[in-house]
Amino acid sequence: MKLNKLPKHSILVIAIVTTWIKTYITYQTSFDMKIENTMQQLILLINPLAFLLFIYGISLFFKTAKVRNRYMITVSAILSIVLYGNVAFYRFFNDFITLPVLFQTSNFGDLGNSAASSIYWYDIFYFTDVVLLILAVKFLPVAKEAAIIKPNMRRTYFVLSFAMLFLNLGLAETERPQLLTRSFDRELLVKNIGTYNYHLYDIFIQSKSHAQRALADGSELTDVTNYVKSNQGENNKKTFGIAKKRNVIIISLESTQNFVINNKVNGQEITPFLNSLTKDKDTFYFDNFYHQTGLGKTSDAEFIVENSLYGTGRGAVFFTNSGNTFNSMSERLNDNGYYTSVLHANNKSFWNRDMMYQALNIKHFYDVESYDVTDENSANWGLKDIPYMDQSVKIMKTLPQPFYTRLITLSNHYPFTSDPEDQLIKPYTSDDNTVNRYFQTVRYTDEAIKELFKDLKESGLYDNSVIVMYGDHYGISENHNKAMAQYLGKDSITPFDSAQLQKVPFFIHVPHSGIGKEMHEIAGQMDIRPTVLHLLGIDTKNDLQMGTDLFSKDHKDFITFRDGRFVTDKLVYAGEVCYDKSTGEKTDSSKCDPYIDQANKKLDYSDKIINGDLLRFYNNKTGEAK
Ligand code: GP9
Ligand code: MN
Repeated sequence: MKLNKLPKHSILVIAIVTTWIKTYITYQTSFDMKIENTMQQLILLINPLAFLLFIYGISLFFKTAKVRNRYMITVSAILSIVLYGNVAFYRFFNDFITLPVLFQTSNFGDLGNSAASSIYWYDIFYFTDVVLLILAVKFLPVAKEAAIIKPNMRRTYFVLSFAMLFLNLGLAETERPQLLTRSFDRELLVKNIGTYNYHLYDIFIQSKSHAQRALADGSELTDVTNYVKSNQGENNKKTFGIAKKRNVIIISLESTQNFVINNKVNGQEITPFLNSLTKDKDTFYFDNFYHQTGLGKTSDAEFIVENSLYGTGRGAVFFTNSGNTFNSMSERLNDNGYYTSVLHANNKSFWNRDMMYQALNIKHFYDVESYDVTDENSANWGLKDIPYMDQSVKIMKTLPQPFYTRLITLSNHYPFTSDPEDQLIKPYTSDDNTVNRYFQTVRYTDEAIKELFKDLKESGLYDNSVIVMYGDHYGISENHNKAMAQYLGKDSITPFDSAQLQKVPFFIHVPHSGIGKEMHEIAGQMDIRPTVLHLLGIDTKNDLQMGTDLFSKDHKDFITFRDGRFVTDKLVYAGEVCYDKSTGEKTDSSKCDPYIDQANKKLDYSDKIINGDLLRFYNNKTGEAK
């Protein structure tokens, strides 16, 4: 066929086909989508089509070739930016962008190393279709002709594009029932309805949650309050109040997973100091403790510690709901004569902390401005953990007592780079440098914790304090399963293993108490708030929280992840499969069924509180609606 004889809608066809092919190649190369059968493969192939037919099809309404061409190039450019944005985001977060994350542009500026290491020259590939379309418009004679179409033909075209959408949704529904009602699993959504439709869906859900707040009223509280009350346990008389009026120092251990504890690399201990605490008589160490964060990562963990509620399923609650009313741990402590603060050597706007801390009633945020940060004392994300601890203790000495402060470490952050003099052990040896380096930065943070204890003792603050430490979230994502399998001596990492890898260390160190021991209950970050407040002798029976005191005899061995996975003493539910916890083998799914309901209920109630901003109607002094 000669170039000047091309059919009149060739530009439309070129636009659709090139974007389609590029999107499909991107799915296959840039996202880790688990495709299990031919049907899933087919859905993945067709899922961009309905949207592309529709969006490019709008050009059929334009009368002149010039306007039509401009429209198509603009659409192609916007779609490429959206897709590429997802690719860059996925490299870092192993997840797809949601609308609230787009408002976190200030974060992206700060991502420094991580963002830079997520962009490559060959990323130009993601714009191939735009380039081809521009070339087609410039050089093909057909691009100069207006492609007039009869209204009934146009109607047929759009009917076809909708038919395509329904075919896609139909196939997706047979493959994954209730897909669109289960909003927390973004990978499934993208896999089944495609990135572009996923974003439309996301916009819809976000607007819905805005509407939810607007529509919510106090009446929804009754349900939530009843649920929370029925799940509360008796306080433990032995531990309640043992740390009354002591300072509380809570340390968020960046990306620290529990598998490093009491473990070795190249024959060397990874966390010698933390290991010594696991056997210490003043320390409770929980070895079945899981993080419960979502996309908000460190900030989600902070949110959970403060509120014992889940972050939102999409985006970071620090962004989406910083306008809400909360009954935070800080607020309770302010009311009990504590001075509340956070010490973290990063920009105050990162994760929207400056805004959210106000909503959480934290009295002072000592951000990067309060620290002396130089080229020599920083690496990776900023101030190194050892100088950070030294400087933090100096600040703590100036705080009115009793104080409650949260320290957030940084050195063990992806991409886990460090200076040679801070590498206290050799890297691991595998094909995966991220994993190899991880052990070294964990080792360094362990040294920083040792330093903190030493500094606290020297400052005199130690004796009258409680030191609580938790891993904030995973550090090694599923993108590194191969090296992790190698390290753990397994053939592969199953969904069961992945769930078990979400264990993070949790320590409560009560100097001179002599009652510490290893604790094995199934626990999670939700439990930190009630557990700590009760140790301080502050009751929480009127608080709308999802966790329970880990020392209560009524604490249940059952925790739910943000994405609906759960763990009990006998079962692990992950990847929609029920596993026997002791063997890691698949087991009868009916065993998990009752817990699936309970897990969803927990997430639902927590989401209700956040989305409806229900705490604005609640008086936690009386336990009644306002
Ligand atoms: C940034 C630090 C890291 O201040 O808390 O956040 P993360 O990327 O781990 O959520
Ligand atoms: Mn973190």
